[in-house]
Amino acid sequence: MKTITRRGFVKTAAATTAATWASAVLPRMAFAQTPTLLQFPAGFLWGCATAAYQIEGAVSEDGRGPSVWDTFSHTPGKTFEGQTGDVADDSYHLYKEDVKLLKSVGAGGYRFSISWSRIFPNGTGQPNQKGIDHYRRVVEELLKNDIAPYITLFHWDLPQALPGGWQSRDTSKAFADYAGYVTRQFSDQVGHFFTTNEFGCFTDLGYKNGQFAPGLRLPDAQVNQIRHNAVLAHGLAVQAIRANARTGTQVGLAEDAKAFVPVIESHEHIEAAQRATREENAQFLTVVLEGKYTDGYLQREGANAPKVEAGDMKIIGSPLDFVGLNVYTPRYVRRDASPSGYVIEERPTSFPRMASDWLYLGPEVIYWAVRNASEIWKPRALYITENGTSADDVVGADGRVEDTDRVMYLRNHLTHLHRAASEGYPIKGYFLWSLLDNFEWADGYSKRFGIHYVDFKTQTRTPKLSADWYRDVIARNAVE
Ligand code: GBH
Repeated sequence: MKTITRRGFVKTAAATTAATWASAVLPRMAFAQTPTLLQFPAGFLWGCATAAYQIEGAVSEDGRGPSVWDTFSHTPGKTFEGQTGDVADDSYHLYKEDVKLLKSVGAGGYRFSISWSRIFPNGTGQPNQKGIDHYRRVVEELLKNDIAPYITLFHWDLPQALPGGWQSRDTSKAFADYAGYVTRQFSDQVGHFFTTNEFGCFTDLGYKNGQFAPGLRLPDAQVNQIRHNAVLAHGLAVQAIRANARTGTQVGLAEDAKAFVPVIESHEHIEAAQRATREENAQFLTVVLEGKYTDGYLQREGANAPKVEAGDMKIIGSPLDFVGLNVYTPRYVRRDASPSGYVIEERPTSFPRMASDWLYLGPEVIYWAVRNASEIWKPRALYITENGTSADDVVGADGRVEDTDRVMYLRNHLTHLHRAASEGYPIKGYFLWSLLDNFEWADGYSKRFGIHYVDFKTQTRTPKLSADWYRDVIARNAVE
C-alpha cells in the first residue's frame, strides 16, 4: 500500500477541491470543447477576395476600354518600377484555374470586382456584350463549384473616357446606370452586390495626394466635392440595384473605415474609440450610414465643405442590407478633455509592421472594427470584406512557400474576429485578401498578399502554407 505523506495528502486534497470548484464555477465550454479550437457560428461564410485590375490582365481584349489605372500605371514614376496591370495574373484567361484554387481551400464565397470599362468601354453608352459574357462565364464556373459570387461593382478602375472622372457629378450618375445594368444581367445568379470599394482610395489618394490614379493634387474644397460625388454614386447605385435586381438581392459596400482600438478596454476609452470611428469616417461610412455629414466634419471643413443638392442626403443614406469592412491596420485612441473627446495616439517607432509600410500589426483591430460599427450603426449584417497581409514570400528549394508570418497575422485576426462573433455582433462572413498574389497598385508586384504564390513569368500558382492553414480553418469552421 502506498503511504500518503502529509504533504502529499494536502496536495491531493487541494487538487480535488480545485477540480470540484472549477466544474461548479467555470463555464461548461472550457470542459466540453477542445480549449484551443474557437468555433465560428454555423453557416459562417469563408471566402477570398480579389479585384479586376489587380488580377485580370487582358486590358485590350474583347472590347475593354481603358481605365484611369491603365493611364496612371503607364505614366512614368507612378508605380513601382513602372509596373502595370497589363498582364497581372492573366485571370481573364485563367479564371477556371483560380476557381480551382478557391475550391481547393473550400471557400464558400468569392468576392471579385467587375471592370466597368469592360461593360461600358466609354463609361456610358452602348454596353459591350463580350464583357458581360466574360463575367457570365466566371459566375457560372463559381456556381458549378458551389462558390457564391459576391460582386464588387467598383474597385478603382474608373473608365478613362468619363470627363473629369470623380470631379464630375455625371460620373456618379453614370455609375448608377452601370450598376443597374450589371445587376439586371446578373441578379438571377448573384445574390450579393457591393457598390464601391474604399472611398478614400479613389478620392483622397487619387485627387488629394496623388498616390493613386488619376494622380492629382487638388485643393480641399474640390476634394470634398469629389468625396461627395463618390458617396452620392454609392447611394444612386443602391437605388439602381434595387430597381433592377431580383427581390432579396443583398446590397452593401466595402469600406476600409479607419478602425479605432481603445488604448485600454475601459468605458471611457471605448466611448472615445466610438466617437473617433464616427468623426474620422464622417465623409465616407458615417454619411452613408447616417445620411448626414456630422457637425464636426462640416465645422472642420468650413467653407470647403461639399455643396449638397436637394435630395442628395437621402440618396446617400439609402438603407443597406449589410456593411462590408476591409480591416488591415489599427489606430489607438484614448479619451481626453478636448471638444472631440478623443485623441489618436502616435504610434511608437517600435510598433510592429508587416511587409507593407502602412500595415501595422494589431489583430484586436478586427474585433473593434466590428464592435464599433455594430454599436454605432446597428447594421443588419456585417462582413469582413478584406483582411490579410503582404509578406516577403520566398519559394524554397522544395518549392514550398512557408509564409509563417502571414499565418500568424491571419490566425490572430481570426481569433479576435471569433470574439466578436461569440459576443453576438452580426458578423456573417470573412473574405481573405487575397486569393493570389497580384498587382498591388502603386507597389506593383513588389508586395505579395496572396495565399497562393504567383510566378508572374509563368503564371504558375502555388499554394502557400497559409492556403493549407486557411483550408483547415474552413473545414473546421474554427480557428485554433
Ligand atoms: C485594400 O486597400 C484594397 O482594397 C486592395 O485592393 C489592396 O490590394 C489591399 O487593400 C492591400 O493593400 O497612404 O500609407 O495608407 C487597403 C487600404 C489604403 C492600404 C491605401 C494602402 C496606401 C498607403 N489601403 N494605402 S497609405
